Amino acid sequence: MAKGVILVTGAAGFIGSHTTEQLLAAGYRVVGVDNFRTGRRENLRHVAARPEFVLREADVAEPGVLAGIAGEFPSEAVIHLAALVSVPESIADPQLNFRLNLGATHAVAEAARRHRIPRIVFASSAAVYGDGAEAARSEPDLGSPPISPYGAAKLASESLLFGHAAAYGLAVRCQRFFNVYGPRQDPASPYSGVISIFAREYAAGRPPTIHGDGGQTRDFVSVHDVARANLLAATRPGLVSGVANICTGRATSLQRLAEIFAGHYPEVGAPRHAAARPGDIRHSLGDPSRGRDELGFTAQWAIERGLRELIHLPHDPPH
Ligand code: UD2
Repeated sequence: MAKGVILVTGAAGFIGSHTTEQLLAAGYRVVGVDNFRTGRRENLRHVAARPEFVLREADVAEPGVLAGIAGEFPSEAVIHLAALVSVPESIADPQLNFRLNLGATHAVAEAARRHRIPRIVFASSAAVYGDGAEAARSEPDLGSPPISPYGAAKLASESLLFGHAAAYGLAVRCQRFFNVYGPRQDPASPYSGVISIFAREYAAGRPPTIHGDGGQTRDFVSVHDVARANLLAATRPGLVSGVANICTGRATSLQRLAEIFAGHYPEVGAPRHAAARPGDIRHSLGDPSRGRDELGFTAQWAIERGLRELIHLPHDPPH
């Protein structure tokens, strides 16, 4: 007997498809919504035929669209992952960022209010933190304001959701994802996640390019851990509203990434170096303690294991 229904916006995306798989594996029914702007049908090929999975092709930023779907499928939670995912794109087109990142969140909040969905899980981001901190970021300490329209819309979305939580008695879990990587991440743009780009380059026998000296660090979190954090946030009994970093608490430098890849590809030459990217953040590290205390989430994929998986995948079609 299947458990209740969970709505997943952005179900055909990188994080959405992994989240959908974990929800189905845990016995939930999933109604996935995606407009395939950046999501891809191939991402859902493992689940498309399952009777517990329903896919709706729709734009959640369009007012009333998600509410219509929520009316059809009484749901116990909505996991809102649909978004404009690129920081440079948010800078190039702030109006689109406003519509897809803040407008869509409002539509999700309204769907939950109108159809009494008790819980919303929201894909927030480490981009809500401003620049400049060396120490691990903890949730109450935002530091300087966000430095992109993308980060600003994510932070504004958190506020908007907490307003609905307080006024209408919903539980809202804002998940601040750090640098997510893993299978199905699209390396197409130069601003795609660095691990997806390095994986593509090494697999093609080409040395990667490191921008700057390679001493910059990130908190890289596997998409498998992120999907599990979403499952926990949507289904753990008794959760109250809150915000938590979804991260490992471990810093990995670009130099170290290249070393791990090089261990798997000894025939590929040393990385090239190019100028540091303007506006690049030197260090980004999350404090994972709130996720552990509130959600019971601890990342299980160390970077070495995550890269090994990526490198040895037979799987996803080339893109
Ligand atoms: C991440 C997010 C971004 C935003 C930001 C907020 C991704 C893909 N990007 O940017 O959306 O949330 O965090 O802080 O998650 N690099 C290279 N060579 C390459 C590509 C990248 O050296 O071929 C460097 C890049 O200059 C940076 C590091 O790798 O120092 C990580 O780059 P990224 O784009 O994966 O992620 P980040 O943290 O800059």
